[in-house]
Amino acid sequence: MRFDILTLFPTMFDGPLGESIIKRAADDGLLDIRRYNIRDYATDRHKSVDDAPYGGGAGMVMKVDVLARAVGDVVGDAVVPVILMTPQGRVFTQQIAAELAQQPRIVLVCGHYEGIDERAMSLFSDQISIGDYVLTGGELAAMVVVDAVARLVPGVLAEASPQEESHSGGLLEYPQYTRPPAWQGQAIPPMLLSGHHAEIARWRRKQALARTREHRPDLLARAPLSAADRKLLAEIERDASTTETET
Ligand code: 6GU
Repeated sequence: MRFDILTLFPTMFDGPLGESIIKRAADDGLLDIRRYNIRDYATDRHKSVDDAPYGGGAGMVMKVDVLARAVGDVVGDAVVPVILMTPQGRVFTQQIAAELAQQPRIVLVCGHYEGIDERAMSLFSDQISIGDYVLTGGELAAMVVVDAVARLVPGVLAEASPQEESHSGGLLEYPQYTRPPAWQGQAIPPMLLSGHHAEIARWRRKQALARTREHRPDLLARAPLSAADRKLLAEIERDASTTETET
C-alpha cells in the first residue's frame, strides 16, 4: 500500500516510520510511504506557505495556490483518496482505518497554522480528525492514521489477527497474563491454567464484555452481540448486583 504524505515538516515522521513494525514492512516492500515538503511548491522568493487572514485576526492561513500545486503534482490524474488532516474532520475510528486499508493508495495532507484557505477544500475527498482536542498541526494525526491503517495491510503484522483485539469485534480486549505465575501476591486467573480451551474462550469473552460494559458502555451499545454474549452479559449483571448487595 502506498501513502503519500504532504507536510511542512517531513522529518517529524522519521521516528514513527523508522522503527519497528512499520519500518520492517516498508523495508519488505509491503508499504511505500512517501513524504513531500509543501514548501517545495511555494513560488515566491521567501518560499511563503502561509499568509495573514483576510478580515484580520491572529495566526496565519495556509495558501490555496501552494496547496493546489502540491496536491496536483503528487496526485496528477490518479483517482485516489486525498484526505486533509484537520480537527474539523470526521473522527477517525477502527472502521475508517479498515476502509482505508482496502485502498491501494491514500494521500494525507497535514494542515498547519490557524487553518487553511477555505477555497482549498475542493482539493480533498475527505477530512479526518483523530479526536476532540487540538494539535499544533496535522502531522501527529497523520502518523496515527498511517500506523492504524498500515497494520491492517496483509503481511504487516507477523501473527496477523487484527480482528481479535481492542475495537475490532467492537469490544475492548480481554486481559492478558504471562510469567511469572505469582507477582506481588497476584496469581494468574486459574481458568487460564486449566487447559480447557472452550472454557477459556468463554471466560475471555465474558471478560471482554465486562470490561467494555465498565469502561466503554457506548461501544457495548453498538457492538454486534450473539445470543451467547447476551447470556454472558446477564451473568455479568447478576455478578455485579451480587457484589453490590455484599458491600
Ligand atoms: Cl487532524 N489536526 C490538528 N491540528 N489537531 C487535531 C487533529 C488534526 N485531530 C485532532 N486534533
